[in-house]
Amino acid sequence: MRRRIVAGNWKMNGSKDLAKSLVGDVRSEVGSLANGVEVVIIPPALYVADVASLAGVDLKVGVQNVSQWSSGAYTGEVSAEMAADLGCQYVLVGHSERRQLFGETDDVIARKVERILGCGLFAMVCVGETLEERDAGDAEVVVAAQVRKALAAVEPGQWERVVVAYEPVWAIGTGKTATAGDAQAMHAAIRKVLCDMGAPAEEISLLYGGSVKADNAAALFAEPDIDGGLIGGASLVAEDFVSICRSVP
Ligand code: G2H
Repeated sequence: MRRRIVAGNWKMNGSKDLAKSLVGDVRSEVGSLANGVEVVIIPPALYVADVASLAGVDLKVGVQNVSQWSSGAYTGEVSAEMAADLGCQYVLVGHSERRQLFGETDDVIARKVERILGCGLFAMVCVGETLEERDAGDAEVVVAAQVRKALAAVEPGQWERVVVAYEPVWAIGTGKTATAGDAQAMHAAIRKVLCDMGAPAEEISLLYGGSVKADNAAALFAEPDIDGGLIGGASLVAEDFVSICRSVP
């Protein structure tokens, strides 16, 4: 049975006050969920310590990015070692906003994945095609290449700490969501790529991200290869995020 995961990516939003109220509200609700969903909170790095201190055993904590280096003269960066030191379990890597706005290449993402896994953390690796790529019929080829490149250096014993999040770029923060059928088709294609790479594909959790809301989560999560979601905007409202967590079958 694959782990079912709902992760809230706060992006560059939030405050100490929000961390306190939101994490408290989410924790009190998801602690009693019977569906076994693993709930991950991924705040900006500056709030990780606050969130970690409030998360208890009911919630896992992640960071949105780490450096490809472990320490040194890299002003403004944080390392996977630091994330582990603060009590994080997860690191988001390769989000399309990092790729598009900060020039992250597949090579850099692969090196980050190596560092994250080397530090004993879980890597939540984001992949996804642009609208132009989808319209050109290239979506599966693009996403397959991203998966292969990002995970090229994963060692046999590390796959259990790999999670892949499929986030079509055109669906991020736009209110447009892939249909459950289209998302399922891509998840199945990703699982096949993982299988071809020699990974234990049936055991790897694949999440869907891109305008997941309380009213569309259940249909997405009902698909056989969609093992949960990576949630942006809706993770900033406790009621919506909890409702999405409840939508996991
Ligand atoms: C995609 C997602 C979370 P949103 O970026 O990573 O954000 O749910 O706001 O589209």
